[in-house]
This record gives sequence, C-alpha cells and structure tokens, in this order.
Amino acid sequence: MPFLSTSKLITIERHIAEEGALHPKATGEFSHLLRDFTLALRILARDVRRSGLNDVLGVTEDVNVHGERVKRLDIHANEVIFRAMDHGGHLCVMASEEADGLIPIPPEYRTGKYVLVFDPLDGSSNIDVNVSIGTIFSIYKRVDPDLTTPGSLEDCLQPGWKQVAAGYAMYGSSTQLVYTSGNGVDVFTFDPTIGEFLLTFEKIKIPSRGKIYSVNSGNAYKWPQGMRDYVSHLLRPSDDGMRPYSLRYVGTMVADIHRTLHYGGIFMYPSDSSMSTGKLRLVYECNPMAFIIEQAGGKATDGHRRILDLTPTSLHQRVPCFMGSPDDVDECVRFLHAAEHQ
Ligand code: P6P
Repeated sequence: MPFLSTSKLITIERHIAEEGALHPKATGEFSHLLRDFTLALRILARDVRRSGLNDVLGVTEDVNVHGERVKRLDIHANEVIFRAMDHGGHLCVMASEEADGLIPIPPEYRTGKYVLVFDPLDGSSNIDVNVSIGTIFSIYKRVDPDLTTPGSLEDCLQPGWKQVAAGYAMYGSSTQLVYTSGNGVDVFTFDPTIGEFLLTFEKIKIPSRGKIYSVNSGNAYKWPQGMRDYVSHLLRPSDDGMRPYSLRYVGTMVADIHRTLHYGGIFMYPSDSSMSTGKLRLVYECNPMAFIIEQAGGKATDGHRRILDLTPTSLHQRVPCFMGSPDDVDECVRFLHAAEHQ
C-alpha cells in the first residue's frame, strides 16, 4: 500500500471546501468548524512532538470518569480542543472522554447546529514511551437544527449512522489526519514547515481480507469461547498460506485502526469475564472508527449488531468491538455465533 496516492497539492481546508461544494445547501459553517478543529490538531501535533521537552509528561493526581489516572497531556489536549472550538458559533454542545458530563458552549458565545464528541488523546498509556497516540472525533448535527438553545445529552447520544463527519489524528512518525464526511476516507499528512495538512491518500480502501489480527492477548484467559475458537483458527496454518495470521497490537486504538485500514485484518476489543461490555467507548471511540472503517469498505460490529446502528444510552458507554476487513469480520462473527449456539 503506497504511502502517497496523489500528487495533487490540496490542503485539508481546500478539500473540505470542495466537498462542501458537493452539498448545495452547505452554508460553509461545517467547513469553518473543521478549520477550527484542524487548528487544535496542529497545536496538539506540536505539543505531542515536543512532549519530551516541555513539561507536559507525567501523571496528574487526577483520575477520570473511567478510574484511569489522567496524564497531563490528556488534560492539555482537552483544553486545547475546547478553546479552539468553544467560540466559533458552530457547536451547540461538546462531550469528551476527559469530561464526566456535557461540555456546554460558554453563554457569551453563539450556539450553532453541530455537536462535537471527542477523545482528546487516545492511547494515554503510551504517552511517556513515545509510542503513537491520537485524537478521535465525531461530528453530528443537533437533533433539532432549528433550536438555538444549548445542546443536550440527546444531541450527544445519537446513533453512529447519523454522524456528519468523523476522523482521527495520529501523532506518529508524522502527524496524519484521517477523515470522512460520508464520501470515502481521505488521509492528510501534516507538513510542519508550512503548517498545513496536505492530502496524501484519497478514498482509501481496506483490503477485503488481511493477515493481521489485533487484540490484547493478555486478556485471552477471560475471553468467551467464540473468541478463543476464532483466534485459534487464525493461528492454525492453512493450505492457501493465508494463515497463520500475525498479531500486531500497539495499545493505542488510533494506531491499531490506522494499520488495519492500510493493511487489512481485524481489530478487536471483545467483552470478557471482567469487562462484560469490553473497554472501548461507543460515542467517541467506536462510532467514529466504525464510520471510517465502513467508509473504507470494511465492517464494524459489537459481535451481534452493526456498531453504527447502536443508540448510545450514556456518554461513556462501553461496547465490544470487532472492526476491519469485511471477510475477517464476517469470519470472526461466525465463530462468535457458533460458540453461542453450541
Ligand atoms: P488495553 C487506550 O487507553 C485505549 O483506550 C485504546 O486506545 C486502546 O485500544 C485500548 O485502550 C488499549 O487497552 O486494555 O489493551 O491496554
């Protein structure tokens, strides 16, 4: 899979404006919202790159709503995104992994018709050891776009199929922004010398099947039987050479999904005997990633239902997730269901 698939010199702003032109009713508000968001990502790309130098490493005394120790960079990222997005007049409400409840738009600013939910810094456990981390986001229209009142919890708990756009930034060897607004998936690479995200991969398509599975095997002793049967199957050599699969697991969802998007295969965070609903959050991790994966031709399920069809019941709700190449996800589900019906 080549790293570069286009020679067109297009910035993300121009790409968003051109995509906006595809929607005659577009008011440009959405383009301005994304422009503001990419400003936050530029700042975070700089700060993550320098995190070893400026004093943002290390752990705070805080514990977030999930009982996880909060890294200073988490809080910093949350603050940067809030300050970039709170005054643009495009949003009626925000929600974040780092905030227990809704993040209201300050009363001194106009509210808009969009909703932003995000994980400001996914992969916190990897911050201090220079392993790729990222930012994940989803954008919805508010349930009643004619309202001008502050957004509500209902606006943040919409099913994933209602997403207007979703994406992630990965702060790795380079900073890449992977983004969809329902018209395929495009990849932009940040050029710090000019401060622009440039289009480097257009309409990425996930392979129909891969040879990599991605899961925290340390939880294998807690997995349901179907998961054990599926992984055992992947590790049994096949005559066609497609198996055994290789295991690749970074422990940052953004990095594991990014590799799956390019190389194919399957990423999984199943339920287990200690986490009956898995670990990953539906609203600001699984839904945006499921939108990206499906737009690239892949599949994303909780083992029984399409992730994007789930209606969230709470902001920080967790769901099991299996996402990636369509043939791999289908095969995984067959094993999960077979074990359930034994
Ligand atoms: P585990 C990072 O903390 C995260 O939320 C995801 O980015 C990642 O996929 C998962 O948790 C890793 O969890 O239990 O394997 O360390």
